[in-house]
Formats: sequence, C-alpha cells, structure tokens
Amino acid sequence: MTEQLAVGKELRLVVLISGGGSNLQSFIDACANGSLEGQVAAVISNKAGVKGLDRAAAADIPNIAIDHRAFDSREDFEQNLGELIESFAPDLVVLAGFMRILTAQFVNRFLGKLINIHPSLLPAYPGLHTHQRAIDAGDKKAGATVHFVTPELDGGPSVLQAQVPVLPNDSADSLAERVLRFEHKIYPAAAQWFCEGRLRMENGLAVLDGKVLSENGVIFNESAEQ
Ligand code: NHR
Ligand code: GAR
Repeated sequence: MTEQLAVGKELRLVVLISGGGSNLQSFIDACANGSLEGQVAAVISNKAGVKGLDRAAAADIPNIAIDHRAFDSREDFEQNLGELIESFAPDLVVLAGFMRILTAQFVNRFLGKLINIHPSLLPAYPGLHTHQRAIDAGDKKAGATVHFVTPELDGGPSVLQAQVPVLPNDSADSLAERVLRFEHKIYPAAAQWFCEGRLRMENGLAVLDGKVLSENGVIFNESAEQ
C-alpha cells in the first residue's frame, strides 16, 4: 500500500539556539514521532560548542555556529544570520533559548514566520531573569508563553501559554525546571498549529482557526485536545 496520497508538503523549520537546546530536542522528537508535521532543516547557534549543536548533529541535522562577537555590529551579525537562515528556505523560524535581541530590521524580514518561547506568563515579565522576578513578586503562578516575534522585545502576540504553580520553597532553578517541562509540550504543539495552517499572525494579532487569540494566547490544558 502506498502512503503517498496522505503526505502533504512538510514545512521546513530553522531553529535558533544559544545553549542547551532542550526545546530544540522537543522539536526533533516531535518531528520523529509525527506529532509535529515538519522537519528541522537546520539549527543555528550564536555560540559555538553548545549542547544544542550536538543534539542537532546526533539527529543528522545541519548545525552551524555563527558567533555574534565576530561581527562589528548587531546589524552586521544579523545580515549574515539572515542570509544563513534564508539559505535553508524556512517556512518557520523558531527561537529556542536564543539569547540575542533582534533588531526591527531582522524581525521584519521574517515577520509572521518567527516565533519564540519566553519563560513567563506574558504579558508579565518580558526580558531576562523571569523566574526570580516572579518569585520576588510573590506570584502564585509562573509559566511560559509561545509568541510571534515582533520588534518589541517579548511583546509580540501570544499563541499558547502553560501555567504552573510557584511552590513555597522554589528557587529560580527549581521553578525553571518545572516550567521547562511544559515548554517542551507547548512549543512543538504551537508549531504544529502553524504547520497545519491553523495559526498565523495578522495585523499584529495571533489568529488560530480564524479567531483572534486573547492577550495570553490559548491556556494549555493537558487534558483538552489542543
Ligand atoms: N527580538 C525581538 N525583536 N523581539 C523579541 O520578542 C525577541 C527578540 C530576541 C530574542 C528571546 C527573548 C526571551 O524570550 C527573544 C525575543 C535575549 C534577551 C537579552 O536581553 C532578552 C530577551 C530574549 C532574548 N539578550 C542580551 C542582548 O544584549 C544578551 C544576554 C546574554 O547574552 O546572556 O541581546 O526572553
Ligand atoms: C528556556 O527556558 C527558554 O524559555 C528560555 O531559555 C531556556 C532555553 O532552554 N529562553 C529565554 O530565556 C530567552 N531569553 P533550552 O536551551 O534547553 O531550550
């Protein structure tokens, strides 16, 4: 029996990392098990020698380090990064623990096909050190949010958000670990919506199945069908 009829065009993903790449691994695994109908076409890191590049190599995915410190300016770095990304003809560019702020010029080049996961309940706590900030504020809940990237840092429209409890004795590390486990569920799930053609950015808003999403995006619920 041939399966050719059922196979649509697989979207090409380029994943940008700066470190461990556990979110990258969740994409590699989701593509392998079929829950994400796309392929990781390349992995690019702005830091050499990071574990995420080894994860890509182990999965036979082209992996490249492009060190931002080798360039005279952010713009110069981004020009080269942009060309490298485009050489892989991506349908979707995935920031997965990518730690460089991107200029408006770069973001606009990939607008609508650039997504990020941020470890907070956006719109709360854009920027860095999110878990410590949530603990210091006495928040009862923390989490992570998948969002479209716009020029405003962590300000693009939210797509999918996982909420987890902050426990009394949490450190930033223990909270980060709890949140990260959910990142690995929601990030490939949101990417699958994009690959299925259900998700897009329109006029600066996230639209899923033709409906504009709320400020937090869809709240992830493990038992509900996403
Ligand atoms: N760029 C734009 N324009 N918009 C977004 O929403 C972006 C972005 C670039 C990265 C990821 C982000 C996060 O999810 C992201 C979203 C890095 C920094 C940062 O301050 C802040 C937020 C994010 C990533 N980076 C420092 C810098 O000078 C470097 C820090 C370091 O190297 O450790 O670029 O949180
Ligand atoms: C993740 O928690 C991600 O949300 C966060 O970094 C971690 C990367 O882990 N991203 C940012 O803080 C972006 N500024 P990973 O490398 O194991 O996927």
